[in-house]
Amino acid sequence: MKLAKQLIQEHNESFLADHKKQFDFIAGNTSDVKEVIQKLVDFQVAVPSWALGSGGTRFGRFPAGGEPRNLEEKIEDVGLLHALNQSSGAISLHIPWDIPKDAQSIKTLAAMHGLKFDAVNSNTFQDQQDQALSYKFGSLQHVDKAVRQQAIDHNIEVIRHGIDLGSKSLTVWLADGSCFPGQLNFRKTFQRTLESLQSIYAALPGDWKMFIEYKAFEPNFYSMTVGDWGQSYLYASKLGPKAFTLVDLGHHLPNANIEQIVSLLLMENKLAGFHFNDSKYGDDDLTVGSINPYQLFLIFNELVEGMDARGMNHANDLGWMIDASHNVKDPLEDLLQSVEAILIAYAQALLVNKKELKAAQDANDVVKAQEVLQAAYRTDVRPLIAEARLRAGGALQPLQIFRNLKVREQLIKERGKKTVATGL
Ligand SMILES: [Mn+2]
Repeated sequence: MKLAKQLIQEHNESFLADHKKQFDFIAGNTSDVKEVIQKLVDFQVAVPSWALGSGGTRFGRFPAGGEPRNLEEKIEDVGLLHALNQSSGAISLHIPWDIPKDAQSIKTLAAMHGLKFDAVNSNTFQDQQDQALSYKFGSLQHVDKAVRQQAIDHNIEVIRHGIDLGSKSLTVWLADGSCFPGQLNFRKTFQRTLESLQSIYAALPGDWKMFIEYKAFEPNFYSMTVGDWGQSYLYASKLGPKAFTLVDLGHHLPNANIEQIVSLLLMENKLAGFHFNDSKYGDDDLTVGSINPYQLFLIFNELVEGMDARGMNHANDLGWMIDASHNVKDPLEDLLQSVEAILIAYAQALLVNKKELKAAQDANDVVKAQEVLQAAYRTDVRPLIAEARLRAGGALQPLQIFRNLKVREQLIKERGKKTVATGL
């Protein structure tokens, strides 16, 4: 289904008077409001194809109904989100779950919804039905060269699909590692993995990037072969200028200072971008900003500061993507909340008074530094984001309009109650 622009405009009318009051208030208190709104309009967050259906735990899965049954319907769903918020202008595909039968027609469909193709993701963390060799003991790290070659070939195939669709980056996340002490020689495992990554790197087109995602634990519980940002950075440095470290917020040990990691990776020009989500314990993949919105703000504060220091374009120079998927919410409502949370944190970071913060830091005025940061964090920036959406042709209240228009009910009518999104 496609949401008509006119429907959204009609619904906006009913929210307009309230919005105007709230917007005028914050606009009056924001010095560079025009610039802030333009940055919010430009900022796009890619939606992963696997977040459009209900995620499962290993205990059970409870589909929302009306889930996309194929790649075309996944693109339609991201199109719905983008029509509402005008900030979800890209989709990230997972191969082999999303292999396009006809790349050209998929590209045309995406363009109809105003969508681009973000990073393509390879999958060597599970065995596919027709696969010759197993990844039970790893893929790019495997002791058997033939298994490594199979995983390398798969990644190169993913790059080819990405080229057909107009993607510009490959995300490699490895489940590789070990579950027990003694299972692997760490040094040799690193060397084998590096060699495999080098073969994939050699197949990257000139204008592509390779994102190397790390994760502290799971599915391996003793060692992960790309277990933290240091290891990812080591691979990325040895690979070359097209390789970068990808930060997934849920892939750290508890209480890790992610904002500091981000700051240093940016300084070294090795930050690829983000997989946004939130968590209470581990890789919970919860809605962005649902557990720890302050941490998200602190991360964006480092991002804005670090990108400005390098003269980078906030919207285009890093990869912004959601990577969340869980069991209890409507997946599209969940994604609307996630994108909103990202934009809120970004807008708050834009409002930080950099001059005052620098002066406080230089004077060791710890109290003032906290005041400056929290003054921005405690500002209700939602009217700025709503205004940006309005100007871009989106909905003032995306979630409310999603519900008012009974989008999920319509999707269930179209696709059926018991659909299961492919790949999950
Ligand atoms: Mn991820």
